[in-house]
Amino acid sequence: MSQTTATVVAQVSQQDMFKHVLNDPLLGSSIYVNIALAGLTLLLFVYMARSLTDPRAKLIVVSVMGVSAVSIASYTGLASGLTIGILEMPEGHAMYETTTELAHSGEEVDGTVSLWGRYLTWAFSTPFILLALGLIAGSNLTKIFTAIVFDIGIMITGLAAALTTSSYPMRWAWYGISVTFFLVVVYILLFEWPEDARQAGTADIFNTLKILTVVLWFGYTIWWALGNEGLAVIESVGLTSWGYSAFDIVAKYLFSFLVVKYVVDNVEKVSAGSDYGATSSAIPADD
Ligand code: RET
Repeated sequence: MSQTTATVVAQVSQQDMFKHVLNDPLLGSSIYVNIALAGLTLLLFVYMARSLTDPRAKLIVVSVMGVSAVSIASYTGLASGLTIGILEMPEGHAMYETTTELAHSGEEVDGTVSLWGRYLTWAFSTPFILLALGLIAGSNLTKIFTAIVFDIGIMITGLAAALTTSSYPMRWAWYGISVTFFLVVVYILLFEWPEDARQAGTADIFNTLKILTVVLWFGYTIWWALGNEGLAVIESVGLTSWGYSAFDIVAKYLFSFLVVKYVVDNVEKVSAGSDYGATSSAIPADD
């Protein structure tokens, strides 16, 4: 075997990624700030909803609390180095043959940083957002299920787009599939649920939440295309990550705050009676 190459292709360990995040102020803050916010919002929502007794109102609140709970796990995954790694982009990608300097050691490694754990955990957090929206709109199980199924599809195919290193066009093919799924969710948000919400008497809050959601979710979609994993118009990993973190602050925490506040103040509008969700409405069997 001849030693023809001078570049050291170092294997990047989980510990390297953990230390890299910790030592890169921009990237690190985009992650650690969100762990703190997710924890604080969780406590705030427990406090705000402390006297709720109505089961359907509580279901909506628990649903948005699920978003913050998943968020803590999601960002902890990134901070710990578990769900973040260095990927070598295929030929044609703007980050092809790029190198990354590890913040703690100064060592150069081939590839760019991918925070792929985000896309994975969005598959668990965003269904809670849609469940809360669907329940507020008073929609039916079929539409809620459809929105959630396609939503999970967005995130898993988005994950595939981020992780594909075999071919540049294949990354965009995954992206295209993901956007197609996204349009199904947008359709439900813009054309199905507003009508349901009007009938349920929740059109005012629903429309606010709908606009917030549609605008921000398009923001995520466009940001991926512009960030270091897409066209790399924004090459900085820290900036790309902060973009998502900023969207998260509004799309998760502000969104959830508005939901909890509305539910606490308008229990009668979201209530379906104190037996909601109970199995006791079934006809009891004779002993
Ligand atoms: C990706 C890239 C592939 C194409 C599309 C995307 C959309 C992502 C969205 C994310 C929303 C995330 C939220 C997180 C809160 O926990 C995966 C970026 C369409 C819509 C709201």
